[in-house]
Parts: sequence; C-alpha cells; structure tokens
Amino acid sequence: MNVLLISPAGSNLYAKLGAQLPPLGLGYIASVIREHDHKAKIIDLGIDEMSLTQTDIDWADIIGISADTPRYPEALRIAKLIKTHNKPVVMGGYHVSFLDREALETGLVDYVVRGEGEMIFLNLLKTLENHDDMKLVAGISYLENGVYQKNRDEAPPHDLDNMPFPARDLLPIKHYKNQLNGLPLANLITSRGCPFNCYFCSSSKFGGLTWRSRSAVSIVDEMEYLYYTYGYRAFAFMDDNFTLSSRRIFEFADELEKRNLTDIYWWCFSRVDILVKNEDMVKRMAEAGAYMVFLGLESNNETVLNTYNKHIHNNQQQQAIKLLRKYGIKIHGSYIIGDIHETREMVLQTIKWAKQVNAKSTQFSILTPYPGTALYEDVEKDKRFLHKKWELYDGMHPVIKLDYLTPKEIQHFFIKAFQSFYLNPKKLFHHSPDKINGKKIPEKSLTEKVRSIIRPLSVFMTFCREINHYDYKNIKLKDR
Ligand code: B12
Ligand code: SF4
Repeated sequence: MNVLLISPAGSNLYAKLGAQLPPLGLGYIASVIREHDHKAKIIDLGIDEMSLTQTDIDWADIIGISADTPRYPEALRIAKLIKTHNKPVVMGGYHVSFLDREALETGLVDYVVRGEGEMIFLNLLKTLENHDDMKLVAGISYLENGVYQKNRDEAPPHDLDNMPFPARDLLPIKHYKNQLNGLPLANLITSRGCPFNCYFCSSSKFGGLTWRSRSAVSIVDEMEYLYYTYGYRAFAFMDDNFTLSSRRIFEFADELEKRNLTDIYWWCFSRVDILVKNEDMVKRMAEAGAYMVFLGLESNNETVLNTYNKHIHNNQQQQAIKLLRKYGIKIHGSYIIGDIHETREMVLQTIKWAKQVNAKSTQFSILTPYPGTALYEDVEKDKRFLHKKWELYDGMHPVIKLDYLTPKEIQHFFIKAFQSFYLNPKKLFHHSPDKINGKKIPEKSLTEKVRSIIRPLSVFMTFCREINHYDYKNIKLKDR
C-alpha cells in the first residue's frame, strides 16, 4: 500500500525556538513497513507547514498521523482535511494511545494504534489489504457501526536490534539544524520502556515497565552510519534510560574506541540514583565523549519529590551533580513547579536551588497531567482540570487547580524561574572552558559565542510572549 505518514507542526515555544528533531517514531514505522513491500512517505510539517500537497494525499492509500498531547488539535485539523479526500486516517502516538475513544468519536479518525506502532500498523495494513477481520489486529481501536471497539493490547517490540534503523532518507534531514556545542547533532533511540513509573510521566504505561535495549554494537552501527552518511559528530540519545545498564555503557564505550569514533560528543537522559551508584560508569561515559546529561532534578523539596514517586532524594541529587562535574560532564537541569499541594515557599525553594545548581542549561516545566499518568487520573477524579485545551498542555501553561496557588501565580513563578536563571549576567557572559575529562572540545566560532549570549535572551523574550496568551481570570479556584 502507499502510506503517507505525517508529523504535525507544534505551535508552542519548542517549535518557535526551533527545537526540531526528526520524528524517529514515524521513521521506524516507515522503515518497518518498507521491509514488507509497502511504500512510505513522511511529511514533517514542523519543518515546512506547506509541505503537504494534494499530490501526496492523492498518492496515498492510507494516511497515518502522529499525536502527542500538545499537537493533538493540529493532528485533528489535518485529519479533517484528509477526510474531505475520503482517505482512511490512522492516528498513533502518546495522546491517542490513552484517549483513543475520544479521537475516534470525533469522526475524523478511522483507527487508533495504541503504543509502539511498528508491528501493529503493519498488521493493520495487511488486514486492510486482505479484507480480514479487524478484531484480530491487537493494539488497535476503532468504531464498528458506531460502536467503540478496543482490541487487546499488543506487546511492544522486544528485539530492538532486529528493527531496521529509522528511515531518515524519507525525512528532510538537511533542514534539522540541531547542534551540540556547534557540532551537527543527530537523535537516536537505543532503548524503550521504563521501570520507574513516576507520578507525572506516561513512559512506563506507554512502553511498559520492562526496559528493552539495543546492544552496543547496534548503537554504534547506527552512529557510524550517521557519521559517515550525513557527517554528524554529535548524538542525542533520546531514550528515557540510556544509562540504566552500566554494563551496556562500558560495552558502548569500548565499541566506540574499537571503531575509532573518538571525535564525537553525545548527550543523554539519566537519573540521579543510577549515576551515584556507578561512579566508574560516569568516568567511562566522560572518556567516551559524554558532553551533557539531562537530569530530572524536579524539586528541591523532599515532600514534593515523594509525591512525584521518583524514588530520589536531595542527597542523591547533590551527589550526582558533584559526580558529573568531577568528570567534566555538563548538566541540563529539568525542574517542575506547580505540584497540587505545593506552596509558594516550596516553589521559591526550587527556583533558588536551580540558580545555585547553575547547570549549563535549565528547563522549568509546569506540572502537566498527560493522559496515561497517575497524575491525570487524580486530577480527573478530584475535578481539578482548569481546561482541556490540549495545545496548552506543553508544560508552560497552568492546567490544574492547585490548593495554594492560583494559575496567575504559577504563571508568574514560571516566568520568574526562567528570568532568574537566564537573565543572570553571570550566566550570559560566563564561558566555562569546554573540556570533557581533560580532553578539550572544539573551540566555538565567534558567531557561536555571540549566539550563546543572544540565545538565552531570545528564549526568554519568546517565552514571555508565549506564556501570556491565555486568560485565567474567569477560572474559579478552590478556597485557599
Ligand atoms: C525527542 C522528544 C522531544 C523532542 C522532539 C520530538 C521528536 N521530533 O522526536 C522535543 C525536545 C522537541 C520535545 C518536546 C516536547 N516534548 Co517530547 N519527547 C521526546 C522523547 C524524549 C523521545 C521521542 C522519541 O523519539 N521516541 C521514540 C519513538 C520510537 O517513539 P514515538 O515517537 O513515541 O513513536 C512511536 C509511537 O508513539 C507510535 N506512533 C507515533 N506516531 C504514530 C503515528 C502512527 C500513524 C502510528 C501507527 C504510530 C505512531 O509508534 C512509534 C514507533 O513505535 C519522548 C519520550 C519517549 N520516550 O518517547 C518525549 C515526549 C514525547 N515528549 C513529551 C512532552 C510532554 C514534550 C513537551 C510538551 C515538553 C515537555 N514539557 O516535556 C514538548 C512539546 C513538543 C510538541 N510536540 O509540541 C511527552 C509526551 C506526552 C504526551 N502525552 O504528549 C513525552 C512522551 C515525554 C514523557 N514521557 O512525558 N520532545
Ligand atoms: S520520568 Fe523518567 S524515570 Fe520517571 S517514568 Fe518517566 S521516563 Fe521513567
């Protein structure tokens, strides 16, 4: 079949700041179905909003659209356009995996693929081609004569080494301009699933509690391909738990050395508890080119940390920060404000602490109940939703009624948090020597240096313009 896959454009700050990465999920779907003689095209509307043409729609037998929560309204708008051409629409991704019924009941979506979609979508195509029984396709939901059908769940793919690399050749690769310290940056996924099941996160529900990982050989094969085919010298491992297995990290570092990939730098997500237990691993990461680690530091308040069910403590946060710095690995600190029972003092404590930590870069988010999370269920049960304007579920807009803080106050603290971090002269004009484990990394060009001063300012200004566009004055709040 001819399959057109669409990644909708984001309308939020991330999109405006150009935080665009190739949508690997659609890349994987395309590469898997191609192996089974289907033809695939991918359109990333985040790169060019005008790139969906009449010819593409006419060409396609079926159209698949990705939908995370903030892009769900946009995904529906595209589905509506496609429906005027009478083509079947399939939706997949985090949002619709949990709110499948709502998507189907709009009348704009024919099938929802729940969870990791490669095999499910392939089975759906086969069933449509052969006019077989839809009930046998695990992992999909649909309406049958107007009645909601949710087929049994499909287990997520287990052998990730056997999966082809994402079909980057179908994406407008030259247009993704991401860099890590001036070097062209490619994103990869080397594992799926998360055993931690934090309160505000849907990863464990989406991909399951079992961590499924690719081997070091397979990861470095993909890096080599990206290095030689496209010239990438920096890599972002976007999996939730790149460092879960220290053994895999050692094998990965050995494999990079074996293949002489020593002029590369990389970035990954990790957890403080895993790092502090594995100093040898952190040292090896630095030797193997780890430039920066994204740490979910979340809050400086133990009560709030407990609510998040992250199973981490302040002492581990401090130790992990110290450890990464000992080996010259930079930190991207991610913090959350706006827990349901959080007070003004608790929020200020976290903002002050983030400033003290002074990570290389910092991100604050407003606690947001994404479908599939325990937080979402609690907010629903306690009738705390302020609204379900999904495009505002971007971690930058208040969406929950809190006990002690109004939406306006949260918004104010959120801006204050960014302001205190990014509009800090020490931050704007300080340039630490860029070394990893004693190894100097390439000198930044003058343009890069100027850009690194202008960027925080422009982030902040774009951010202030963005955040204020929702009016909270008519929202009734619980007595305080
Ligand atoms: C990389 C990333 C980004 C990147 C860019 C996204 C990109 N182009 O890849 C950036 C930094 C821009 C980003 C931004 C944000 N992100 Co983000 N991001 C991720 C991350 C870490 C990896 C994405 C990835 O490559 N996954 C691997 C691929 C293989 O999986 P996948 O994309 O989900 O695709 C599979 C399935 O979803 C499904 N599928 C997807 N689409 C379709 C379509 C069809 C037709 C079918 C059949 C199947 C299907 O099949 C795919 C293959 O298995 C995920 C976490 C995660 N573990 O996935 C979060 C995640 C997607 N982000 C999330 C969020 C919340 C955000 C932000 C709001 C920021 C924030 N405050 O946290 C912004 C908003 C962005 C926006 N859309 O407007 C949430 C989404 C939750 C939700 N319900 O929407 C996630 C899941 C993190 C989390 N655990 O909470 N993000
Ligand atoms: S926040 Fe991180 S550790 Fe917690 S469930 Fe999500 S991906 Fe896993």
